[in-house]
Amino acid sequence: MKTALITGATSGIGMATAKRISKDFRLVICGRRQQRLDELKDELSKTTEVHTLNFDVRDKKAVFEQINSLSEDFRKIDVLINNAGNAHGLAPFQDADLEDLEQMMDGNSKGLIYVTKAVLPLMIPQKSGHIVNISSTAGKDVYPNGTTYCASKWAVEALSRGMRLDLLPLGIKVTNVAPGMVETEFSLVRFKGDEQKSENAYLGYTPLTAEDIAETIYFALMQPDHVQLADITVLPKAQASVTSILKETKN
Ligand code: NDP
Ligand code: 8X3
Repeated sequence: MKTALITGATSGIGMATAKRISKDFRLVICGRRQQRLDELKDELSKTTEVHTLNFDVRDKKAVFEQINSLSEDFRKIDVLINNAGNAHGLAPFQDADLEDLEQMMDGNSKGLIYVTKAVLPLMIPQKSGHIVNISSTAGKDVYPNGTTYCASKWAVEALSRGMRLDLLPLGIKVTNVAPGMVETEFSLVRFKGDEQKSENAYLGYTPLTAEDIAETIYFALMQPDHVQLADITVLPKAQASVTSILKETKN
């Protein structure tokens, strides 16, 4: 059975993906919240072999130590799903908290680089593999108050395109998935635990679910070896672009 490593598996898209692909892959699930990793491992161990890794993707040393600590059973990584990430704050660039901006660049962009550099030596010997990078519609456009989150996802877009070029001779496929609005803990993190603001982000329309994106990722992974889905944008029916969402108005 092939092995998939998923970052950000403690919540939202990463957790839904771990569940969706568990019948087909041995799993390495990663995140910072150990209790959630343990609970997910308990659940999915009924279906497949599961190993947990606890690290902050911003911590270069921890990323390499944890991934290099994988036992022989889990060291042959066939699929890497670079999903860990969040937005922190929603404010004009000039007013935004510098630590929030650093969290986004360090986590969403540099963290993806660290994890991929740590995993590639475990993938390259097979002369095959598949990397799925979770970008965003924020990586295709920009919107007011989201400048640095957008920049962190534009970096993911460039990394996906560049990796696809560089990894071509190594038989490793790269799929970039750019979701629109997905109802997860994303907005709760962005708004620092403010439940009202978080709920407002998804009011008046039907957003995507984490399971919708997990299904897309599963579809990309299940293609025949010669098929590489390069770039997939998934929007709710009510969304036309990153800034254009049709919301029902209250009478
Ligand atoms: P959630 O907040 O539900 O999940 C985020 C996951 O990322 C958690 O498992 C969290 O785990 C992990 N994570 C965040 N920061 C770090 C870090 N520094 N180190 C390690 N793990 C980290 O949000 P989503 O599921 O929505 O987000 C998943 C991805 O999808 C993100 O990259 C996000 O940018 C992207 N996305 C989301 C959209 C949305 O509307 N929800 C739309 C487009 C893209 P833990 O806290 O345990 O470490
Ligand atoms: C998350 C979607 O529109 O909040 O990537 O940036 S958005």
